[in-house]
Amino acid sequence: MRKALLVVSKEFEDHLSEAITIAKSADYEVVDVIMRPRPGRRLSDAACDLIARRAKEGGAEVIIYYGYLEPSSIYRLEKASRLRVIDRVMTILEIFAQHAGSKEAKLQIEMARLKHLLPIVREYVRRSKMGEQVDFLGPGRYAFESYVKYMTSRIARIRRELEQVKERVVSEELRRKESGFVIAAIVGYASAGKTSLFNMLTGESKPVGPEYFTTLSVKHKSVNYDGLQVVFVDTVGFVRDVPPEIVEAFYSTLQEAALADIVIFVIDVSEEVEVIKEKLEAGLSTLRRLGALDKRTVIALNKIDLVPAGTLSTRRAAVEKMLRETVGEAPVVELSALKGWNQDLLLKEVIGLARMLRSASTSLQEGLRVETRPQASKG
Ligand SMILES: Nc1nc2c(ncn2[C@@H]2O[C@H](COP(=O)(O)OP(=O)(O)O)[C@@H](O)[C@H]2O)c(=O)[nH]1
Ligand SMILES: [Mg+2]
Repeated sequence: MRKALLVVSKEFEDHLSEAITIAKSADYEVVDVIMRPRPGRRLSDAACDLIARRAKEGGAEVIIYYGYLEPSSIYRLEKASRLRVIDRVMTILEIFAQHAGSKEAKLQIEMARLKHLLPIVREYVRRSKMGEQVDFLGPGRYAFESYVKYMTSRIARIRRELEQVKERVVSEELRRKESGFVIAAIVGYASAGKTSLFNMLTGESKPVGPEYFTTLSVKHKSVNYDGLQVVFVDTVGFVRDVPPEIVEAFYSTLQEAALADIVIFVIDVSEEVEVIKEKLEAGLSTLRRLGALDKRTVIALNKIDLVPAGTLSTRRAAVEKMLRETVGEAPVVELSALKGWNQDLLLKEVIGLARMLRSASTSLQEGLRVETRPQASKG
């Protein structure tokens, strides 16, 4: 984990815990936090110096600016600190990149990154033309100039590639379905416990090879239950207020959930009821937009080890009420991924659904085979 100084902009002052969660999910250890006293996208020279000093004192390797900054402020802060500055968008994109399962998602993320970085790199070029030394982070003027050229042509190329890739996703999906796997995607908010649950469920399992997925990702693992192959997928967390310029990248990263047969929706029930409801609401609307709301869904109420005695039933009732109004009845399992509690109850639900789906799809495939036989014999 790289050490980061977290600077939270005034606009996000109420989101400190979310900022820390996002930084952690992107694999940063937050060594110090600065709350910005004033709103706006600009940093004064004095502010840059202060942030740079705190970064140095804390031994930070990176500065995360949780908010928006003008390119010239990023430039000046990088110059003052001699450290890479990544803003909220870049941090979230790093999380997406860890989870991008498909070629499309990878391309969307790369394009969002390039578009976001372009004005910053242009700022380096502009400053160097004004005679400034711009090599404090390594590359000098000419490297930045050729980087701008590379970035613009790469963006154009990705646009073309994306058009073709969409078709491939569909055919790959069909092939995978024929392989007989049942896919269970683990979804939920950042820090709900998705990865913990994934690890718990797949402790003894094997990663799924590239012949079935476009990725070699460790986020897919297959478990065999009496001949029934279930592939668990650890997906990228839901994020509140996804910046518009990365919405496409977000949805294509989450596409795994849309392609899954079963959705395991993890909820951190140790949070306040209001927070639980707010996050559930946001999660459900994300699934709706993905077209994944009609999937077989199991709700995992996680972190029950942290829930004060006697309050679990109220929390559960609040969740169930919201579910009835949206996805309808869905099985709810109370568990602790950390302690391994109720793993068997969750598995029972997942395997039950998987068996049902397998037998349904086997009879469907047999039906199809009969229908296509005359065509196949034409050669
Ligand atoms: N007490 C407790 N902590 C948990 C539980 N499940 C996950 N955590 C913790 O919650 C944090 C986030 O978990 P993680 O699996 O990384 O969440 P993800 O962001 O959804 O993948 C970690 O510090 C976990 O150790 C649980 O059942 N009980
Ligand atoms: Mg995770």
